[in-house]
Formats: sequence, C-alpha cells, structure tokens
Amino acid sequence: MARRLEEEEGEQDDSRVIAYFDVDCFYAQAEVLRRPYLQDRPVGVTQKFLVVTCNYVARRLGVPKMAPIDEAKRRCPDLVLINGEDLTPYRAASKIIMQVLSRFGTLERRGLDEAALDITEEVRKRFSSSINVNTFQGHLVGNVTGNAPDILSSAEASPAESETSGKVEISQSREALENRCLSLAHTASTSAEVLRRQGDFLLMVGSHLVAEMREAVEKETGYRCSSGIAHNKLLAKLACSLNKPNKQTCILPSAADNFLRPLSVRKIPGVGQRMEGTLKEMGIGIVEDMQRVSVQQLCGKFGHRVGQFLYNACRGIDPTPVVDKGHAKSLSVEDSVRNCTSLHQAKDIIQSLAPDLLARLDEDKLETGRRPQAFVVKWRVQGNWMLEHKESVLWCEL
Ligand code: DCP
Ligand code: MG
Ligand code: MG
Repeated sequence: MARRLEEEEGEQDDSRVIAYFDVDCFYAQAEVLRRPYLQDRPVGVTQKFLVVTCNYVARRLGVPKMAPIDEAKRRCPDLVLINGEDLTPYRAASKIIMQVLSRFGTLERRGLDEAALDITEEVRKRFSSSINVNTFQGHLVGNVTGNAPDILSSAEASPAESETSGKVEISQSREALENRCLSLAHTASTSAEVLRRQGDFLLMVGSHLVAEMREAVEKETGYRCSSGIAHNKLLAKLACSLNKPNKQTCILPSAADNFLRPLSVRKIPGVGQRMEGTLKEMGIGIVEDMQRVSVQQLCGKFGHRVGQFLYNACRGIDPTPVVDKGHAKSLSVEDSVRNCTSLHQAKDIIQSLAPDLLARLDEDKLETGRRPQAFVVKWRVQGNWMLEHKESVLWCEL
C-alpha cells in the first residue's frame, strides 16, 4: 500500500486545494427566494411535463428531481408547482453567485449552478499568516488515528467504514487530527516542507476558507450551496454531492481509494448511461472493477482521451487544472418538441426561441462588446439521438 501511495503521489500534485460548489436545489431555491412565504412548503419547478427540481422540503416528502408532474403530485399532493421554462432569473442568479466565488480563486464554471475553484493561493496565504486554523470544517472522508506516524498513511477509512458509510465525520477523530497537525506544524523545519508533505493540512485550512465562501455567497446573494474540498477537481466534485444541502465535505488524498472503490462507475463524472452499458458488457460495474482493467483495454474501447481519463479517474487521479474559460464562446437556446416535420413548423420553433437569444446577445454585447459571427441550428431526431447541424455565417448584424 505504501508503495502504491508513493507512486500515486509521484503522479499527482497533492499540494493543490480545489473546491467544488453546487447550489442546492437551484431553480427551486431561486423561486423560494422570490417568494419567502413558500420557505417551509414543498416547491417544485416544472419544465414541460417534468418537475426538473424541487426544494428539500419536497424531497423529504418523497419528490425526486426529474419526476413527471403527475408522479410528483401523487407523491406530494401539497406540492406547489412553479413554471421554470424562462431561465432568465436563474442565469442572473448564477452570475452573481459566480461573482462572489471568483473573489477567492480561479473559477471554472461547470454549468449554471456549479463551479470548481482552485483556492490554493488563498489557502497558502492563510497558512503562512496564521497557523492557528487547526480543525476541519464540515464532513470529512477519511480517518485519522492518534498514534500514527504520519497523517498520509493513517488517514484512510478502514474497509469496514467505507463499505457502510463511505465517510467518517470529523467529530470521531478531531482531537487526534488536531494534535497531529499541530505537532507537524511545530516540528517541520520550514512551512514549505509542511506544504509539500502534508496535503491534509492544506485541505484543513481550505475547509475553513470554503465555509467562509459559502457564508459570503449566502450573505451576499441569499443562496445556499454545498461544497466539496479535495486536491483535485474530480474528488472535489464527488465530495460536493456527499452531504447536501448546505454542507461541505472534504476527501483526504489518502482516503480517496477506499472511498472510490465501491462506487458505481456511473458516479464518475462523464460516465453516462451509454458508457455505463458498455462498461457493464466489459464486466465493469463498480470503480474497483475498473481499476483492474489496463489502460490499453480502456483506450482500445473508448479512444485514447476517454480511456486515459477513466484509467486515472478510477484511481482518484485528475491532473487537469482549474481553467477560467472566460465568457462562453457561444450562446444557445433549445427546446424539445413533439412534432416538427415541416419547414413551417421549424420556423415557428425558431421564432419562439429567438427573443430569448436576442435578449442575451444584447446583454453579452453590453458586457463584452462582441457580436455573433455565425448562426447554427442543431437538432436531434427521436430514436436516433445523433446531433445534426447546419451553420451559416451571419450576413447582417443581429
Ligand atoms: N436542471 C434541468 N434539467 C436537468 C438537470 C438540471 O433543468 N436535467 C436544472 C434544475 C436544477 C439546476 O439545473 O435546479 C441545477 O441542477 P442540479 O443537478 O445541481 O440540481 P439542483 O441544484 O436542483 O439540486 P441539488 O441540490 O441536488 O444540487
Ligand atoms: Mg445544484
Ligand atoms: Mg448542479
């Protein structure tokens, strides 16, 4: 085990602190914030015939995300339904939430209500300015024993723990961890040595910063979110969903393997239904199965890029940096329709979508000064879900 850890450490930069944020029941929270009297009532947000999300009051009453409206109403007759087909208020909320978060580090947007942040720099500043931050905030995946010689080799959850819950709350080991970290801080010859060797300590400071960030988001925007903290994006994203709503979870690098092994491959971000099916045919159902497959086999089946990603992901390895991609390169509007078999129907659909797109183009121009260069229509046909498209260079200014 020690040897394998050494090898992994060689491949990974354990000194980063990555935080992943996901707003809790985003659309539903937006609607409740606009109508505070709904605070304690079950609220669902609908698009077409689906409740795309609902608040946690509704979830406790048995309403899942993406339930058909009939089914949701059957499960919870008191469910208050709000139409959420106009995304304008959610986009506006997303923008202000991201603005608050981006003050703390490099931010990579991963959708309207999600973002990964590299907060290493801010953590290092705090680390060198105050060493008295010596506890984890929130939940912790990992276990620390008091007498172990080194945090990195002792922080793994035991197999029994990872099978039952997959996580250990810090309250079970807080004292031992605090003592160990304090003694490390005092015995290490330089703070650089502590930083290099003890990723756990950085994550500890990171967890405090993340608590502060979540507090800032709530105070300045009203929105509550959950967060994951780890040394890479993959683990931080997985950690984020472990304790929702309004909570944060940290995964220690040394606990990652035990945490990952029993998970369904579907939990790996990017593994969808189709890939899950292909993996099943290869006899791979959980992450541990995937760890037994060679990188050549994975690349042979899924191509080099995806194969290499899977090979790394099932080992908790994700070297990709957090990249601020700036303004989106394209703006799009979309809808699904039951029937579209003529040019006339297609025109109607485009006309119904156009006002939203034009409004967003105007907003974008105010912010960036850009105007669009090309217009692309994409469509899928039921049954054959392949995306087709036609592109045209714009001949006039929109
Ligand atoms: N959404 C959607 N259609 C989907 C998935 C999501 O319209 N197929 C919308 C509704 C969600 C928002 O995106 O509110 C964010 O998606 P999440 O998966 O983060 O779900 P929530 O934020 O609603 O809930 P959670 O608390 O689980 O994050
Ligand atoms: Mg969310
Ligand atoms: Mg989300």
